Amino acid sequence: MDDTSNGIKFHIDMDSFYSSVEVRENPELQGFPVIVGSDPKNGTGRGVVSTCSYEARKYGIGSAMPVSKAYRLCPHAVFLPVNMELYKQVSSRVMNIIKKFSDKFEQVSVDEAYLEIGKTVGNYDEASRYAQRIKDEIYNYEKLTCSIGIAPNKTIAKIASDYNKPDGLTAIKPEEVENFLSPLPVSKIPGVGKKTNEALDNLGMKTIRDLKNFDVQVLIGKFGKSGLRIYQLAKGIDNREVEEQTEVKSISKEDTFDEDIADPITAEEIIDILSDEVHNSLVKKKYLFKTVTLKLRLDDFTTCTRSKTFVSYRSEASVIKKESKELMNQFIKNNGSCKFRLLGVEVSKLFKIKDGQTMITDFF
Ligand code: TTP
Ligand code: MG
Repeated sequence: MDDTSNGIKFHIDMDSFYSSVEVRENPELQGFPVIVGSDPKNGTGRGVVSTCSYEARKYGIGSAMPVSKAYRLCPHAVFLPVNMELYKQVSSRVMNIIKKFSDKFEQVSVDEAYLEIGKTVGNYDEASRYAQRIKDEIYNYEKLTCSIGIAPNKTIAKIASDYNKPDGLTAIKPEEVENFLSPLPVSKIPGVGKKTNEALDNLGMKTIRDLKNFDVQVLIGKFGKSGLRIYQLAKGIDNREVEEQTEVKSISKEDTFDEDIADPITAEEIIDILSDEVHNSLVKKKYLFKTVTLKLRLDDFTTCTRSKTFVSYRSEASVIKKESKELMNQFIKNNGSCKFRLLGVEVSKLFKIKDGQTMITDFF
């Protein structure tokens, strides 16, 4: 924390972002279950739900659910395709509003950001009034609601922004952290997904209180580094700063198939095409990469990623292709024959090449 910072961190997350933008554009949809995602094709569609309105959530529908299931749960919902261009434009306007209010601003996804406000707010009550002003400004300009969490660190601010959605504003003072976190389910800790949640449940941990009272050595033995990370988060410890990020973090391409791909040779051909697309974009944007990640979605909708990180920066399409294919073949070796619904290739840990520099690899 530097001298000007009061340590108070804000996390802002737009409410049901894609579907709220759609409802704003089409006010007659207000109050209806609206689902944004792939075409459900009367229940036979193969894609997933990107998000849905809070009215649709009452039917048990949520992000990443197969659209076929969403259709079964609520056939009369309004299903809309993803209009990413529109959401990006709205996101950029919303982020510009938020930036105006911030001393430190870190956008973490299309609809969420962390911020710090230095001297303007001296305590949590002032911070809450300031957050309300941000909410009002976003609503006045964009007619969209968001939820804001205010807390002594990023993780608690993020959990707090989710606490009272939609249109929420939750401030957690340092002395309230323990009581706030303790009764929450462990799944509220960012990074605790379905699998970790199940593993923790099997060890008898349901709440954050259970987790923080657990033997940290056993957690580390079971989950490695991330065991220590979730233990610290359960205790409310997170020393990460709000970091301004202007650079691209990753470049990726993915494809969902009309029919599952079971043949590894066909999968390799698709990976070649995706790798070339990623590489074209990499060259256009002038980046080198260190990490190649393969994303796989299986016929049962399990989604996995496998990564390889190099010690030096690389630039070649051939490297992206070779590594992605090796990651896939290793996955098949470990898991037996697989049917893929989706394959994706991503490069990350990027380095921006400045004008005048050439793409020399093995240089860094
Ligand atoms: P989220 O902020 O996770 O979700 P949300 O804004 O729709 O709803 P909430 O009120 O709970 O914040 O994600 C932001 C957008 O990112 C979301 O509108 C659609 C997109 N998205 C996907 O496309 N797939 C996903 O699995 C998730 C989680 C989000
Ligand atoms: Mg959101």
